[in-house]
Amino acid sequence: MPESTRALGDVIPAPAKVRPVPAADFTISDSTAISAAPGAEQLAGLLRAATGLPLPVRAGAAEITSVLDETGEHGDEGYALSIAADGVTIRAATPAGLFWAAQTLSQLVPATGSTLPGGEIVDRPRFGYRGVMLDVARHFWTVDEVKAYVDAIVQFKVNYLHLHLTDDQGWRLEIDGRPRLTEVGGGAGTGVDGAGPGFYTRADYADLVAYAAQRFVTIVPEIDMPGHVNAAQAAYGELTADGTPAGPRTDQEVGYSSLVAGKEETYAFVEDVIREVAALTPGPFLHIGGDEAQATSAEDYRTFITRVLPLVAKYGKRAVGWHEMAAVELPETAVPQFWRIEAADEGTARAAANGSKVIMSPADRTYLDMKYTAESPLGLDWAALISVAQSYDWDPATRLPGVGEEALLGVEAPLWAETLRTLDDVLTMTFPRLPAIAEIGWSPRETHEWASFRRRLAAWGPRWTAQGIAYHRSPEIDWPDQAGIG
Ligand code: NGO
Repeated sequence: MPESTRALGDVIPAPAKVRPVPAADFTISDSTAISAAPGAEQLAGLLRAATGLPLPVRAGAAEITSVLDETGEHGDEGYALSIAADGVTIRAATPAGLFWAAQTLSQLVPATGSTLPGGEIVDRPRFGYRGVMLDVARHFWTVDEVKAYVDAIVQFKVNYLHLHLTDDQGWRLEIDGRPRLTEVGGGAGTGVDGAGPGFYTRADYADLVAYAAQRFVTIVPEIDMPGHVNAAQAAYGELTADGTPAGPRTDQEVGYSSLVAGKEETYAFVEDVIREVAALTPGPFLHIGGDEAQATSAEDYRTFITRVLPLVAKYGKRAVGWHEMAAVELPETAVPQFWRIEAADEGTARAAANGSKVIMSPADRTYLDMKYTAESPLGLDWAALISVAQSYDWDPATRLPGVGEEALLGVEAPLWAETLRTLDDVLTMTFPRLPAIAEIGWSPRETHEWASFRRRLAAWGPRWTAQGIAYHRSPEIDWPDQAGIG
């Protein structure tokens, strides 16, 4: 039987505080209106989709109201949501807080009917950074595909989308003055197996940034260097050691390409790219990669990173880098992103001790490209097989010695695209594991409970189906439409 009223806490990520008042249910009806206030149209859109009701937005009295109260104590992204017999009120200090409240409210609409459970939710995130990374280099995803992805992830209050824009197999962002990067690196035959050609023009990228920003998602662009640069070296011979352009590569090998730390052309190139990317990116972060530079000597690596970090600062951005970057002494503003599976990492711990904030992406928990089970048709398995329980069962604040709660900027789930070919592939690897990572990023540790998460996750099966979002029907979850049939 599909439920006709949800419990007030039936939300992912779990809200910080939930106080049900069972006598105070509110039923959205044909005559319910939403008050014209910041975010009202987005709220109306979500509730119309969930209920099928008209929900006009109007000035003056209405049953559903939002209040932007900048003196309120909700922080940058928090909110209070009150559902009573005569209506619903949302309060937040920022438009982002109102938007996350709207996501919560739309999750409280039941599968059948439109009665919302009475009571109050007071909510705010554990971490300010809750990210997903999409690899657009190994396979290019169109602007419309990325927009659809943004719509799918914001439902879980994810607020950063890291785009892995460049790698050995492709270069996906147009750079003024360096046209061959995308002519060669984004043309036909690029991507793994040559199956993922394409690139974003400056206008495409600006469009994506704006679309995400309207949904309170900040884009973090990544230009991976000094390794993972074969596509750039195929475009410009000056970037190789002997000045000869590299041949294109579409295989999955890593660790063979490197910018040349001892050549001035390298830094002229890097500065051109960083200047452009920074100018196109309103968000505070610019990711410089730094992973798997096996073809760069340790000394050259340090020389390179030490020259590039100030360039990122020069163009007004904070550098993020895969944690290998912490081989050099980092400025406090730089953010190492831990991605390995080892139990400890000296460089990341040293950076944290020096005041850097860390993003946690341990590959054996957060990598959305890992197979769910050995039988999964998509994905890799070098780090682990990652079930839904495995992606939920960890705490970023105890993952690395020397990197506790205070040292964390947040968590991110990277999705690498070597084996992915369609948007459904992307979504199937993302759901239902991203909600686990999103809950770890948003919800207070006290709320963390697998049995509860598993039950709340089940309700997403029919919702994703209705939204046309592909997901992996993991047998760990009692999907209601599955239980109901046969
Ligand atoms: C590694 C590697 C990527 C691969 C990915 C596959 C990092 C940071 N570098 O993660 O190039 O695509 O694994 O899981």
